[in-house]
Amino acid sequence: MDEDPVRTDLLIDAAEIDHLVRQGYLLHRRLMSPASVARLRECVRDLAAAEEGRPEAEWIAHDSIYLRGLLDKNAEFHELLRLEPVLRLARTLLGPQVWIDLEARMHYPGTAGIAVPWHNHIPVVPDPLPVFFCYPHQLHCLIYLDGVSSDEGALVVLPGSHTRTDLLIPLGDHSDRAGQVELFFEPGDAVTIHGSLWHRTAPSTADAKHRTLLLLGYVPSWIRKDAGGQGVPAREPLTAALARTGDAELRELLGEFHW
Ligand SMILES: O=C(O)CCC(=O)C(=O)O
Ligand SMILES: [Fe+2]
Repeated sequence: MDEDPVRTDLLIDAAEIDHLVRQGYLLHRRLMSPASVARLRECVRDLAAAEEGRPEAEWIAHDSIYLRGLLDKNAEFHELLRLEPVLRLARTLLGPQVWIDLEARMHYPGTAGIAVPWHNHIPVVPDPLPVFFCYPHQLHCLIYLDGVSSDEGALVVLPGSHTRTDLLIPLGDHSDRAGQVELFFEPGDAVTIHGSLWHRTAPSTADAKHRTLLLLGYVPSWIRKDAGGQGVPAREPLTAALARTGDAELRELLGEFHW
């Protein structure tokens, strides 16, 4: 049997952890260096250009594109597997064992009215809760590779809504809600949200520039990644090769798990 994994000391501010636990989100200003932001932004733009127009692509011309399976599509994204302090934060709250998924969303410039309605990322919590229901905790770090001003449209979150099992906002709803908080970003800023936090984006204006972000998902290792998943598949999944040569920690981050 393998040795138990050893985790290093956790040096995350208790007030920040408390904010994430209670409010369901935590801002990380200047998380990524300008050089990393520029490199990753170019990788997302290249991938978008390669997938636009493909039949399986989640793409609306002049509006937006959603890109999945990024870790399998370009090795430049692999630096995000060990992104701190977010990895430690995820291990503190979910883990210690987590695996990581990476997706991206891009809104094209110059179109008014692009907006994502209210949603949460794991809408699978029933009301009433079954006695042995296993709460699907996940943390999703949204890393902004372009600036977000009122032209591109704020990220709007509903603090505390990640624990509201009674709250069900109908699909397509864009309306203002009491207590909502608008968040704006510089390139390289990020926000970690609980996957059950309700959020939306405010509509773009015709002056909007590109609005590009990465969605770095942290999932407890015992939750498998086999379910669902659409979009354009990778021609040659790079993570299979990475797992063959990687150490135990890296393989764990790529989805390997033993009871
Ligand atoms: O564009 C954003 O700021 C958030 C996007 C979002 O919520 C999503 O893609 O699930
Ligand atoms: Fe979202």
